[in-house]
This record gives sequence, structure tokens and C-alpha cells, in this order.
Amino acid sequence: MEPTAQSQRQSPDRKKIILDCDPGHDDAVALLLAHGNPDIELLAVTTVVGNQTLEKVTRNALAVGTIAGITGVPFAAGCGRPLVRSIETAPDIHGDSGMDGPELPPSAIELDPRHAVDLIIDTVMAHKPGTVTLVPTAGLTNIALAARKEPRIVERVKEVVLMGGGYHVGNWSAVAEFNIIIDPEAAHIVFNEKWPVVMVGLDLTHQALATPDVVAKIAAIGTKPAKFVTELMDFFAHTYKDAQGFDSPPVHDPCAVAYVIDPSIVSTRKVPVNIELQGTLTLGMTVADFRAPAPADCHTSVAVDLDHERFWNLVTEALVNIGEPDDGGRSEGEAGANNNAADVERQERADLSVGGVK
Ligand SMILES: [Ca+2]
Repeated sequence: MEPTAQSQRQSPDRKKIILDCDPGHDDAVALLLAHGNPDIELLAVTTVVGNQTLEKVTRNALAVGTIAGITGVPFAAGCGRPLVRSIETAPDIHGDSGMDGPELPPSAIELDPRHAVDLIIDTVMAHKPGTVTLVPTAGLTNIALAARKEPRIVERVKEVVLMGGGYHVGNWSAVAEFNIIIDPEAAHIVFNEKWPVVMVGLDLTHQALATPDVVAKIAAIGTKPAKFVTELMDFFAHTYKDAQGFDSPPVHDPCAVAYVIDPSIVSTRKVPVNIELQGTLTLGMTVADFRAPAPADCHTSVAVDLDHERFWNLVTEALVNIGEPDDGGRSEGEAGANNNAADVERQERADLSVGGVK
């Protein structure tokens, strides 16, 4: 078997993350970026109700893991509903499956029997304090419950780098973003625990547009995972045009992973942030207090500016690194050609890096 992108890396300096997600087109790209980037050690993938039901987003996560050839990383399903509110999903953005567009393979990954909340707790407690970063790219139900079930994780976690919220714009109401408004009570817990929280919100992710030249660059990689991403982006472009008037879709979730990989790609500002739980018009708003200076004990910051070119270079480089994973014989007869193609693509990585995405 070809070594996977993960097993080829041995650097002790890799940043350890748990990706808590609801795939989700942009969650899929976040997972591929985390797996394909040499500076990330993916410790676990957990799922939570959000873009679609828990059953659907979990199936989607396993499919993405299969497409990426991920092995040795536990995947676990978590909460099937928010803490207090009724389930709200996003079929107008992500389709009936939660990840409409590409055809999904049967999963080659067996789901971990643990609840996601327990997997998160076990993983954080099993590593040295200050070494594990939580990267939630969905509603914060699992993370909030983990903090309540095992409060010691709060001081052990290095930081929480979450995709959600926004300090000047919403997308599910005038002022609230989807991941926050679907479980505002969970968000309230996560933002009020004293771990460092980096809010990678819409202010930042609306800069992460999958423009036609970006998609063309990904398509040129020519592998199945890259084709999968272009098919995701094609569907995403149509729904974002129809539902929210975007000419190119904003690819939110990998921005949080990119910040973990290289914080210089995402500028941030330290400001207090809290979650509105009472407002009739503003439920789920991430209220950011920009009255400078931030208090000394401020533990929250918000993402402000994205380096678009370097961000998309990270994504394309991750896909090049992933290459054409061994698919366990599901596409019998193509494997030899695929491996050769993957070798060529790895050699071409330097060219891609130099060429960049304009
Ligand atoms: Ca998501």
C-alpha cells in the first residue's frame, strides 16, 4: 500500500487538532486540508448535527475520509440535536444529503464506537496540556458538552479555533451566523469558558471565495480528491448564488484550519465576544466589543483579514500531497495509473507552489 499523506510525516512539531464538523461542502475541504497539510496532525474527526442530520453528516465525513485515504484517525458521531433548540439544517446551501454534488463512495472507515464528546475528552486528556487545538466547524454542541462533562479539558486545550459567527454580518439572520444560531446556548458555553477562542467568522470567510481561477487550479491537479473538490465547489457555487447572491462561494471552514497551520495567513484582533441569547432580532449574534483596548484577561479574538492567495495555495498543496489515495480496490484496474499520476503530481508540487493561485 502507498504511504498515506499522514504516515509520510514524522515531524514532532505538527500541530495536533480535533476537527469537529458537519460535512458540509466546506467541512470537506477543511478535512482534506487538515489531512494533506504536513504541519497538521489530525487526532480525531467528530461530527455533530448542523448542515444536515447527524446521520447524514456522519456518513459524509466518512465518505470524505475515504476519498482522502485517511487511516488511523478515529471518526466519531456526536450530538444529534442542539442543547435547547429544535434541529435546524441548511438544505438550501448543502442539499438534501448535506453534501450534494459529487457521488459519494461507500465508507472504508469504521466509525469509532465512542460518542464524539467522549472521544474529544479522551483525546485532550491523553495529550500534554497546551498541545491540542479544537477546530469546530459546525454548531458547538459537542464542544460545549465536552467542557461541561470534563471541565479539565478547558485548561488543557491549547485553543479553540472555530468557524462561526461574525462581528459585522450574519448569514442565517441579519446578525447571526448559522453555526452559532443553531445552538446559541452551546456557543455561549464555549465563548465563556476561559480557553483561548479564535472566532473565524463571516468577516473573514467571506474573503475565502472559490473563484473560477481557484477552481481551475484545483481541477488541474487531476486526482480524484481534487475532482471531488471541484464538484463540491460547483454545487456550492450554485446554491450560494441562488440563496445569498454570491458570484463565487465562500469556503468557510478550511479558513479555521489554515489559521492553525499558519496564523500569518489570517490576521486577528483581540476583542471580547459574547453570544446574544435573549434578543428577538439578534438571537445568536456574536457581540464583539471593539472599544479598545481589550481588557487584560480577554481570551477571545476575531479573524479580520485573509491572505486569499496563500490560503488557496495551502488547499491546493494539501490536495497535491494527498495525491491519489489507495481506495482498497474499489476502482480495480485504475490503481496503477493512479499511483503513477500521484508520483508525477508530487514532483509537480514545487511548480504549483511557485505558480500559486492568483
Ligand atoms: Ca461546517
